[in-house]
Amino acid sequence: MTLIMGIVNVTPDSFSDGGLFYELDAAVAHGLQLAREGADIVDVGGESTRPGAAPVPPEEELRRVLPVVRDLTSAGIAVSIDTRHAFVAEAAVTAGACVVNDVSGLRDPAMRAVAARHAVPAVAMHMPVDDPATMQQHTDYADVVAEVVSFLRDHAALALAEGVPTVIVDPGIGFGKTAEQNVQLVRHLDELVALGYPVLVGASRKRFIGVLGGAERPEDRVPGTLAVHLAGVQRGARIIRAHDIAAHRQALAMWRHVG
Ligand code: HH2
Repeated sequence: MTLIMGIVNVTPDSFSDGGLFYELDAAVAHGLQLAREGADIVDVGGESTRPGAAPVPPEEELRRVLPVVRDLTSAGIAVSIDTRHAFVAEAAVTAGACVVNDVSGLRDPAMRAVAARHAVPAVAMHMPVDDPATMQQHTDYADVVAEVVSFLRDHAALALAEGVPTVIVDPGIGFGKTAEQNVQLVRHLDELVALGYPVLVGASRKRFIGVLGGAERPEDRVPGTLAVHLAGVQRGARIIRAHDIAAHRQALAMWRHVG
């Protein structure tokens, strides 16, 4: 079965939904709506990691996400915390989040320690440097698929050895990658699946879909997103991270019939 992770960005500047869910009430209402539409887990983040985004101090990130995590978990929703900061992950998990989602690949020993101490699963996502501001200057891979697989193999093994109960790996679509490199990662997702960890894919509304699919505005990239995500599912992805949950539910239901 494929799980769907819905996205709530409590930020003023996310590339697709920046500013829409920045206020507590709007963020919580959106999380509840995603769950109603069929999200299995809701991913709450307080820092945009779009290419070139300015970093957010962890205290400000925590101020944004913590009340949202509290309200959604009290409503019985499974919440993951999307953060690069162990301090934010610690507080969110203490408030009820049940998964840590780290776009910096569990590089920080303190992040691995949080997931291990609280015995929660952790997502290790690949990015070439832990810096969204400059990551698009680091796309000079000799072999992008081999490098991403090797990075995730090493970081997942380290996390498991340090007591993280479950590691989910993610190729990091759009994080320090060209459009063609994103395509290669999806085409060769089976090489990541072969590591034996659950694989998460997050291509939702991302720029390469605009470039290759001819859709300028992020909200016009839903059909292209579905195509990429179904290709990922076909090659073994277990979790899909998405903005548009009803569309994904329908696409996955039909995929089960005909795929
Ligand atoms: N992508 C984004 C953020 N977090 N986490 C995982 N595991 N995988 C991803 O591909 C991923 C992620 C970026 O998308 P979004 O949250 O929509 O935008 P922004 O970073 O501008 O808030």
